[in-house]
Amino acid sequence: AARYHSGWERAWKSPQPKKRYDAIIIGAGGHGLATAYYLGKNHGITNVAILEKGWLGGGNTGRNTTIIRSNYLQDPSAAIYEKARSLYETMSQDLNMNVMFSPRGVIMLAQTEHEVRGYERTAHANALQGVKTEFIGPERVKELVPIINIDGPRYPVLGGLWQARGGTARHDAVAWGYARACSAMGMDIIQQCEVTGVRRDGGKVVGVDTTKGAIECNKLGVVVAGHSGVISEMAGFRLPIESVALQALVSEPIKPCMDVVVMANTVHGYMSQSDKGEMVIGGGTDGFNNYTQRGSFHHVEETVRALIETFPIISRLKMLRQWGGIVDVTGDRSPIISKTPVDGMFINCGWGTGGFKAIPGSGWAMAEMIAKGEPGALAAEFGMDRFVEGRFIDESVAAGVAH
Ligand code: FAD
Ligand code: PYC
Repeated sequence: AARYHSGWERAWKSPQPKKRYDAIIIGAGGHGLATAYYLGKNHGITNVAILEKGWLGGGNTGRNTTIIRSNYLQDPSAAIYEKARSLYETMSQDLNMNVMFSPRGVIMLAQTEHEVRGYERTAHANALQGVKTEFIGPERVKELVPIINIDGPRYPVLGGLWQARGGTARHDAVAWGYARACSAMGMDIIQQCEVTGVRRDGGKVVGVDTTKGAIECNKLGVVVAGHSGVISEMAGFRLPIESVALQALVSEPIKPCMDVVVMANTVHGYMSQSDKGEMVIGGGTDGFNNYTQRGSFHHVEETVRALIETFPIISRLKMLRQWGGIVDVTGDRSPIISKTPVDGMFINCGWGTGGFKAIPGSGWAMAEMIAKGEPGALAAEFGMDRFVEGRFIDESVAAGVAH
């Protein structure tokens, strides 16, 4: 009989670490892998190791609800999120991997007068930034989402911020696509390899200690999401970051009933339907800092209760699975893409609850900074010195997830 399930070529190699690399990236999540990919593709730097303490894509990359949009308010955010969204448009072709990018459209519901004003303002800002969004009325929302209850008992739907080219993608495939491309360029992805120390000579980084031994490098990129504070402590500096759990859940699969993504930020829940038919659901973060990849139980109840107001038909759905990830949250809800007090060490973190959508843009910007030693235009405003200077990039509304 034909052996269809054997003899497959490995998609990426699984090497032992070399003694030394030009650049080491810590964290084989989407952002770390994208950083390595663009180091090779855009800057010709391929003597690179990506060190991962677990398995690649096993952190927030494989735990998020895959919403992609670029409807942020501030100019630096619009630039990097729209760069990322546009790279998602061609990612399947660029990586020769079907990442199932599905620009089905994203609506952020306005359910208070305050939200109406806020989202109208965002739509105007987006028009100036070249990001295509529009504020739509409740009838158009109902047309796009027939299962929605626009007369909600507490908060009727007053309209929504609609981004027609927002959507979703398959998160694992994004990580796998970048991993395969990095490996093909000769980079080493080393899984089950936890970084336990940052080696410095004077003020300069010279390598890392890991569970597979010491590895030397000229440049170090730290891209570890919820564990950023742990690595920065190893290097002797503090980050303005808090790590909290964010969770999600999926229902049993049902027939197609909703072909756009809906975020209801006032009642606090969001939902999309996966290609398998499951309703993919999430809400807010835990109210306390922690490192458990699980999340508190009451969030499940609160999130589902909120969504039932907006989508009464889900009241009899059975929920199948629940999980959580540790997200890295900054005070202004914008990321940090920055040089650090250690020469040659760069950090990319603070994407919080919203970094899946940013993966390609973030990797592009981080790679440029590592290659050139200075942030380029996309990263320039996201330095960590902004917290000392009070130069915040406030995106608390656009984050769309309470925290
Ligand atoms: P990760 O995938 O977490 O990668 C970091 C990696 O670093 C991990 O694999 C980790 O194991 C590794 N690491 C940590 N410490 C070490 C060490 N010492 N040594 C070696 N390796 C180490 N964003 C959106 O845009 N849209 C959404 O719909 C969305 N929904 C979300 C829903 C949930 C439930 C969660 C948890 C997050 C969601 N996000 C969403 C946010 C998004 O997932 C994150 O912002 C983004 O994935 C973080 O970047 P990353 O992918 O590189 O992180
Ligand atoms: O950033 O769009 C987002 C998001 C939705 C759910 C979690 N994050």
